[in-house]
Amino acid sequence: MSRYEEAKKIYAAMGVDTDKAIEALKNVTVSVHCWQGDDVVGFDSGEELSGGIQTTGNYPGKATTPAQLMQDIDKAFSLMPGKKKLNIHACYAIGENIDRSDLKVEHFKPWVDFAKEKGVGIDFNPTFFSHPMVKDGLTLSSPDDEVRKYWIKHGQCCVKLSQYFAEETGVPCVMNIWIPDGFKDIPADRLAPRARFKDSLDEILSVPYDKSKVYITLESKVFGIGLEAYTVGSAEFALSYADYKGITPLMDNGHYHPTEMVSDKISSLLLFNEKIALHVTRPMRWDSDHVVLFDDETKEIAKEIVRNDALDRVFIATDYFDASINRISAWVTGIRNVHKALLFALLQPNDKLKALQEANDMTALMVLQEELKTAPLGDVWNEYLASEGMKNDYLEDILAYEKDVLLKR
Ligand code: RNT
Ligand code: ZN
Repeated sequence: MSRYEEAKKIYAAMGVDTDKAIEALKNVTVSVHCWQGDDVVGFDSGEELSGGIQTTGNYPGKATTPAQLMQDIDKAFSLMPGKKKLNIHACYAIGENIDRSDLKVEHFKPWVDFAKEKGVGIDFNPTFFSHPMVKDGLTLSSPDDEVRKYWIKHGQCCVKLSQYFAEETGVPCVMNIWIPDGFKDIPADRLAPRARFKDSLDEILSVPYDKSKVYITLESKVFGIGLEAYTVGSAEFALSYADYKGITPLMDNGHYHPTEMVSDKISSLLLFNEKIALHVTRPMRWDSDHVVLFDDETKEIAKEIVRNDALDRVFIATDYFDASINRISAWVTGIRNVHKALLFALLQPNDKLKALQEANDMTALMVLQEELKTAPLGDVWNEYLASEGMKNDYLEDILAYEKDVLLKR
């Protein structure tokens, strides 16, 4: 009997159908962030990364041109199982003298061609950072009309571009808004910047768009580097705004106090929103954007999505950037871990576990949950990879690519 058949029997004894789990996983789309490939630099401004986020490390071989980034994404995609979308930022516009307040479809045509060639949809993000029009660290909440207007126009262009991506690829586009605006130290007025942010968002969303093609999401954050005291786009702001405008809230699991867990927040948001969105990342003490691992919180997030039957209601995207290790490996490891966590979640006897809770049999619940941790997930994972034409070991392949391509740049 093969290891998979053996594993299948073990799971079946616990009431879990491994074939079904694999089939379900094959239908999950993960939106892959392009910015792991070039340390969130982009092509349009030549500015250093700003906005309270930071990449550290200088591992060789970073992509510095659109062609190189696409080549690396192509390589990374070839090692990632499952359905994918390509998640790009406005700063990845391609062309000369790009003005973020006047972005045009031609600046993104190469990305559309690339996505079509790969058979994937595109998700999009206006880029409200790393740019000279960010004044005093502020964008859509700036007291300076000129600054605010510039970024409103940027957001409006991005809404139109998002619809263009959806129409070109035939896949709805998720457009995520995140602004870095905030203060290092105690502000005197917390309300006015939030009121301006609200008005700016209202103006951006006044652009007509087809809600079946474009899903606008709003990402909150509790603090950033140099923005320790206050962020304009706090969790309460983002949730309230999403509710008020009927857009989709986005939770990044690096954007909360370290003892707050996104896994615990998912069910509440699912009760009050048709769709929700996630940036899956790995915080470490602060919003550190480390590569996603197969760790407890990633598993718990996956469990919340699966056992609440919400795989088709949650937009799952990754968001991390590590410049200290091979960037392709960082990409592939993180995305594979999202899938692995989802598989782990799909292999839980959820009805049984829920029934134990309802019966207040917390003793049996703990014992079974612990037993499940060491069930033969690895054998089912290998079967899933094989069904996607992949194997568990990807390092060798990546090191060959590093030698042949990355180190020659
Ligand atoms: C920043 C947010 C945001 C960015 C990307 C690049 O803290 O998480 O999502 O990481 O847009
Ligand atoms: Zn994020």
